[in-house]
Amino acid sequence: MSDPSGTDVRHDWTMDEVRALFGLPFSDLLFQAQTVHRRYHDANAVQVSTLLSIKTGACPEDCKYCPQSVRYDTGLEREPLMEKERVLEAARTARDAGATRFCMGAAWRSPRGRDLVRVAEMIRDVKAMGLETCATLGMLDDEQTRTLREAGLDYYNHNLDTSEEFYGEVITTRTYQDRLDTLERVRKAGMNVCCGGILGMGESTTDRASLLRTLANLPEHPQSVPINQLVQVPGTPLDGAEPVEPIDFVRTIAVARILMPRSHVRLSAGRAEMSDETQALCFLAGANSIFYGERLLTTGNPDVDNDRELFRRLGLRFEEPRCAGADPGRATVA
Ligand code: SAM
Ligand code: DTB
Ligand code: SF4
Repeated sequence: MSDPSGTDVRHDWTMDEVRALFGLPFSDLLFQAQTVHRRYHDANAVQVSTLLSIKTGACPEDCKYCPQSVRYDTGLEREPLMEKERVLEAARTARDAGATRFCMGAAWRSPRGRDLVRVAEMIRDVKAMGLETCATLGMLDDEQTRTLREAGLDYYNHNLDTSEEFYGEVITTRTYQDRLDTLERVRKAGMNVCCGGILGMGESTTDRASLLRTLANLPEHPQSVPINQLVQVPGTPLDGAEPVEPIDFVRTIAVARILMPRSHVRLSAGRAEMSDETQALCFLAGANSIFYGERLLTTGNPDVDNDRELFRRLGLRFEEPRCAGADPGRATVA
C-alpha cells in the first residue's frame, strides 16, 4: 500500500505540470489519481471529522464567502465562546455517531487573551474522550501555537482558500503571507497541518492549479487538505457566484491527490448541494475524508443517516484514527 521510496512525494511542482494534469482527459486523470491513491491509502476507508462552531459570527475579517463576517448581513445569530460543557456534549454526540476527529471553529481573526486558555481546556477534555482534536481559530503567534501544542492539539486548520493571485479579490483584511506564517508556526510546533481552499468563488482553473501547487510545494504537505465547494449564503458578496462544474470539482480533487499522495484530501463543505454520484467520483478521484454530522459551522451538511447509506452503497467504511508513528514524520500529538 505504501511507497517506501516516497518518489511520488514531491515539493517542486511547476505550474506547467499542474496545469497539464488539469488538462488530461478525465479518465486518464482519474486513473492516475486512483493509482497514486491506492499506493498510499486504503481505497475504501474514509476519515470522518465533525465540526462545531464554538464562537459564532461578528468576525472582523472581510472574507467574501463567509456568513460570519460582521460586514455582511446574513441574519446569523452571534454566539460568544461556548461553555466547555456544551462543547464536550457535542463531542460526545459526534464520537457516538462514529466521528474520530472533532474540529472546533471560532470566528476570530486570531484568538485573544483568556479565550485561548479556554479553548486549550476544551482540547484537553475532547482528547481525553478518545477523539482526535482539530481547531481553526484564525492567525496564531508563537506563544498561542505553543499553548495549543501543549494542550495536545492534533491538527490546526488554516486555509489558504485560493491562489495568491486571486486572493485579493476575496479577502483584504489579512495577507496571503499572514496565512503562510501561521502555517509555518503550526508545522514547526509539530502539529499536523490542515490546509486547503474553496472552489466556486469565480477563480480560474489556473488559480486552482496555483493553490494546489502552493500547498504541494510547502516544506511538508499538509496532512489534511480540505477542498470546499463554496456554500453560498445570502448576504455574502459571493452569493450568486457561478457554481463550480461538478466535473471540475472532481478534477481538482484528483490533482490534489496526485500532488499530495500521503495527505488526506477532504471532500469538505458543499456536500449538501452535491449529488451522490459527484461524491462517489470524488472518492474515486482520491478524496478520503469528509465532514460528518448535520452541521458544518453555520450551514448544513448531509444527515448522518444519508451518509451512512451512501457509505453502504459505495462499500466505504470509517477509517480508524492513525496510531502514533503511522504517519511518517507526524503523528497524533501526545
Ligand atoms: N476564522 C478562522 C479563519 O478564517 O482562519 C477559522 C474559521 S473559518 C470559518 C474556516 C474556513 O472555513 C475558511 O478558511 C474557509 O475556507 C471556510 N469557509 C468559510 N465559509 C465558507 C463557505 N461559505 N463555503 C465554503 N467554505 C467556507
Ligand atoms: C474547512 O476547510 N471547511 C470547514 C472547516 N475547514 C473549518 C468550514 C466550512 C464552513 C462552511 C460554511 C459554514 O458552515 O459556516
Ligand atoms: Fe472570519 Fe474566518 Fe469567516 Fe474570515 S473565514 S470572516 S476570518 S470566520
